[in-house]
Amino acid sequence: MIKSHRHQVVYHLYPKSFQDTNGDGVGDLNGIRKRLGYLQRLGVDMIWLCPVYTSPGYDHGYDVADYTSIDPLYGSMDEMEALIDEASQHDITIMMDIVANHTSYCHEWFIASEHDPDGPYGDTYIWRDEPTEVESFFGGSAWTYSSIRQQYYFHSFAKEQPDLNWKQSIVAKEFAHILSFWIEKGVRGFRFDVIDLIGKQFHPHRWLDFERVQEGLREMMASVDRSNLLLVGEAGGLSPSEIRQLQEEGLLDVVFNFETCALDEVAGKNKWHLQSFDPAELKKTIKKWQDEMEEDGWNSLFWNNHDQPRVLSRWYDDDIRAAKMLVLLQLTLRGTPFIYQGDEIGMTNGNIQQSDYQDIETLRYLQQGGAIQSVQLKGRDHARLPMMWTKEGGFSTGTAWLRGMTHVDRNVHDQQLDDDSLLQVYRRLLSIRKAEPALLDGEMKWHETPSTMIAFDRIHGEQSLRILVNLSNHSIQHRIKMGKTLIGVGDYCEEELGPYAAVLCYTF
Ligand code: TEU
Ligand code: CA
Repeated sequence: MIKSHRHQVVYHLYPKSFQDTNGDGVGDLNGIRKRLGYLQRLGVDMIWLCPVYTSPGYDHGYDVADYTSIDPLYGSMDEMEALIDEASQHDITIMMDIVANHTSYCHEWFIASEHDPDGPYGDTYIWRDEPTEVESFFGGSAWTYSSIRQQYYFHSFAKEQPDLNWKQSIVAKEFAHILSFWIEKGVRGFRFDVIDLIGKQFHPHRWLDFERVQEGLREMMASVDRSNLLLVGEAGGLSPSEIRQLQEEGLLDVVFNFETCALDEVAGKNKWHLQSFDPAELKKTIKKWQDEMEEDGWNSLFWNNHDQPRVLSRWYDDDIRAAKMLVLLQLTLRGTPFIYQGDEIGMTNGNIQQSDYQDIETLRYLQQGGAIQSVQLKGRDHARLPMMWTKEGGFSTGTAWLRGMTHVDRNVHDQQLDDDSLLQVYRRLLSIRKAEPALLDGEMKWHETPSTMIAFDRIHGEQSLRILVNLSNHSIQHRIKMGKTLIGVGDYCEEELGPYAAVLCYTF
């Protein structure tokens, strides 16, 4: 059964870069409150907030020191409550980011584990007398020696982010409390960070233990009323059938995998090894996941996130026509769409000076002699540049925490005044999507097309909509009949789609 709240459209918001209100150059909760009207007019239903909990900030909040408090950098708990409340007055709910695989090394559980191996938190992290050979995702060994406990602890990411030991049921119990805390505050969704990593084995390398992932989710959510929640898991390592199993059991509604994001990476190498993007491969990947999830599964639909620099720059040379095509495709496929802040105005990667990069992953890579060309395309800071509210920026009256220029004409103010802007295409598509059950629940029927063109129907009872998309910058001739157009972008006519043209029409 597909829960209807999977039909919601989620706006993925990176608080640090959205809107600053006190001039310290860092976005804050009051900034989000100020922009709720904008988000409501855009037509989104839910905001996914990247972590705003108390944190020393080595990984911009993905190193949490206290899951039930707000970092003063972003505001206070009173302001968080006000945000939840005011959002609901704008018909918007809030999704919190739950980092359950690891904590900050400053979290009290880790301090207890380090100082008191025999105490109740002694085994809540992963300790060994000898390290194995496994590498962390941010480079270097995944084991760090603690001179206090005189053992090594495991960290999938930075050494400041020790991994929790999900074999200890106290860990799931702690997270059950954390979920309840936020549900009571009115939160209506959770996004679980790298949730596939909570199940792992070391013999001698790390590998994914699916049963443990499933068990961990079950234990954490046993006492939680899930019926009104949208549950999203970041889980790049799970297979389609594992994802469907979790969905069937109601443990997760939507899962992120990163196959489309990796289309410009050399297979089997790390993310910095790039290859040129081929739109025909994009088509194959989209079709593969739509087919895999066709029967009893459900997809996540996204192009960018705070870890994935803008595909518009990586794949499409910043071309705004491609941005219009991409959103028409995203909002007509079957699944839950996630719009990453700035997508709606066509924000691109920026011009960041080498000395201005801030992200821990990028800094590590550069220290190890990494290629600056790869960083310009794939460095995570590019996805985290401040939101462009006006030509001048409009993000902060002070100096932004992260510096880098993006296209100045891609800003909210100008696009609100321009009927043909990308922002207006987003608004129109979002309102069409709400009004057309076929786009939400409709089955998919694919048409045979040239390799860089996608065409499918969404069929719901008597109603049927047709979508034609040109993923390339060449004109494409085709034979698929078009009905009355609901919305189209780029140049198209009966038998031809111009560069990056895309059409949503009724079928007759
Ligand atoms: O990301 C997990 C993850 O897969 C990333 O480390 C990814 O490999 C990398 O960003 C690609 O560049 C999540 C969060 O989204 C990310 O911001 C955190 O750094 C990470 O977990 C650790 O919490
Ligand atoms: Ca601020």
